[in-house]
Amino acid sequence: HNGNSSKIGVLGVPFNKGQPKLGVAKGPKVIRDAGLIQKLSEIHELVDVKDYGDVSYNINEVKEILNMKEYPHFASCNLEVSRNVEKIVKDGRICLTLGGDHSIAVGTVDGHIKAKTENICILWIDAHADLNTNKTSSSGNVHGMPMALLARELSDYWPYLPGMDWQKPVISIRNVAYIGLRSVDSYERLVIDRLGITAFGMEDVENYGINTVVKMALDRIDPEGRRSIHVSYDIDSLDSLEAPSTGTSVRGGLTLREGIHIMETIHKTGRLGAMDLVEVNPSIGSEKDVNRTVEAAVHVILAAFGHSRRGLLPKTSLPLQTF
Ligand code: B3U
Ligand code: MN
Ligand code: MN
Repeated sequence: HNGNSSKIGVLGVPFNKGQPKLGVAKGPKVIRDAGLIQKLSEIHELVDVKDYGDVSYNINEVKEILNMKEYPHFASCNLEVSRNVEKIVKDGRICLTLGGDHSIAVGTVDGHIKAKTENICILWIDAHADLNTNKTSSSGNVHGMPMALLARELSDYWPYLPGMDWQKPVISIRNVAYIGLRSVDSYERLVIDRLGITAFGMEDVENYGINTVVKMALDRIDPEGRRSIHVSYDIDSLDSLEAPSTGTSVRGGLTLREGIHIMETIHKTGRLGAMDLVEVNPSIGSEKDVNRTVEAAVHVILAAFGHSRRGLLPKTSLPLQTF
């Protein structure tokens, strides 16, 4: 392990205003209540995990933006998210952010960028492309827009956004890859094609297998193997049977095995810099559905930080006569 790969900082963002379903604000709580911090610390003896608690924010009274619902909350919360993530990464930890809806990724990616001297790249694991602007979105939900706010190539398509001056769209879309897409709006599809965005949909997972897809994605966004990797993991990338408790579930998604495999591969690079786990909503579905979804989220997270399905060797060898 390299020094950093074992130092983790966990941040909760109980934010639900990027979409209409309130329960997603309880994501950080249900994931922590499943024993996440303890389980992370048990991955191996070198893991050092610190829980930074939940982000809170004061609302800045900025003006509303057309077709961006709850824009002032979105702008105010993400500023705090960015500040917190920047601090955690500067503390020398991989920042694990628990959402909340996916609109918080504007702040997590921004904080990650500001904390690093090297370039970063983004792996966006999602059923959706989250690439709408306020002009193309048919819902006005900001959780469908974060990738369009982050990409330099799309900055001209936005109006001036008051209260977002801290956020510079400095990441090139060439350093972004999608895995898991299966619900892409027509304007999002147009942008993906026009800009040549690296996008692996479910049909690519079928054609190549998940191992090859992750390798191809990393080869495109980090060809020299030198960048800090940001994984923004929307739980709705997983199939509805694996993660039913999420706001916009789409059938025909990744199996939990494929979802875990992605993060095992990322862990092995030794370059994970930050990870978001978003869109777990414990108010959707039965108790069994919620447990299943939270369990899936925990498995994916543990894989990201080095949990091995092969098992760990014992710390001390037992005398042979024990057997
Ligand atoms: N693309 C649609 C739907 C959507 C995006 N992200 C989620 N759903 N989770 C939209 O509203 O922009
Ligand atoms: Mn998403
Ligand atoms: Mn999604």
